[in-house]
Amino acid sequence: MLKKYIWILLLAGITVSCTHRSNIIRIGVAGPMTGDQSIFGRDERRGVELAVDEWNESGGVLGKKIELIVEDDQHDPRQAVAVANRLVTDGVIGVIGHFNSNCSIPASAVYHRAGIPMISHGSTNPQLTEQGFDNVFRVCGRDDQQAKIAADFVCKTLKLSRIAIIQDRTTYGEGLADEFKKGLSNNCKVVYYGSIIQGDKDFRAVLTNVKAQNPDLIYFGGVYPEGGLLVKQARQLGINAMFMGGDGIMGPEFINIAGNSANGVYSTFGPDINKVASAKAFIESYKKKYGEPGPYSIYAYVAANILLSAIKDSGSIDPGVIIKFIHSHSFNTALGTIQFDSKGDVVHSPYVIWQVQNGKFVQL
Ligand code: ABU
Repeated sequence: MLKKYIWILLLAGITVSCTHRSNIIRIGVAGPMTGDQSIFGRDERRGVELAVDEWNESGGVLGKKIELIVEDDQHDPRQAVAVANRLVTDGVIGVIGHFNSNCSIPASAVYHRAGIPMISHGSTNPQLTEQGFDNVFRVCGRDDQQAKIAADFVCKTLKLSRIAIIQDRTTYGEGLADEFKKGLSNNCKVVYYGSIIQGDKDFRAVLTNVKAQNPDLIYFGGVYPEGGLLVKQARQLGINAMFMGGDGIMGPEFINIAGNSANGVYSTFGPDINKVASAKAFIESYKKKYGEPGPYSIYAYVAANILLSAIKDSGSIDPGVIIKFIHSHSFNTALGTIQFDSKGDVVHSPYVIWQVQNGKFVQL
């Protein structure tokens, strides 16, 4: 009798569990949720959460609730691979992220083997979409594109001639710095090229060497924790050269770290979303829930919406079908219409120049 009772309980449990699973789809979001780049991770998580909440509030997708699994790669490539394997084991049918190129690239191989789509919102190193993986997409632009815009601005608009380049020895930082160097025209001479180590706090030795070359501009390939300290310490050493970085220095945290030294700093990024009509509803909802969006919040939101729209409009939860659907359709998003080329890059990536003025990044 007891045996029969146990069997009935077991079968009931299996039935409930199966029903539960068939009523839910899982998607993952992965990025630097902790550590010194956690502001980027927080913005990413919030953007994706907002999209998922909106979909769930209007009934989910294909009649199923969306469950979001958040993973922290700590901007460490080994963690990124571990996290990717965990997401695959958890049965996600798509992933938003990762943020750092040195994480997205190794993680993409895991998702590729599993046949799962990944849409990065902020990994800009060209290599990510040059691997021939059909499952890899990004809604941001690429470093060869933003570096060319930066180099033309420095050489042709500002007409500067003595350029110092510092990079942080990461896939992103080194790649961006090298693309910038490649894009410089003949009137721009590289008088210094050097590197720092991510996580270091004292850059005075490198900056002393930079100062000896009397550059007109220092270009930095790297992210805000080091970028903010570099410009602050440069000013403390009496270096008055202009300072420029890429999308990795965007956001208020760079300004918090650099203080007044941030004023005048240039960077490259997408257009100001406050001037983009299609972004209005996103900005309102995001502000209501979390406050001011970070630079990459909307990119994460858009990436999640593309994934969920592809599931809905393809009518399938088969990741292979979803990948094909994303490749063959364009999407109306908060950033405007997005369409991917055969590599998984956006067809249009409109980088513009930004500058810190009165303690705020403004689009020039
Ligand atoms: N694109 C900004 C920093 C993230 C990365 O590509 O590594």
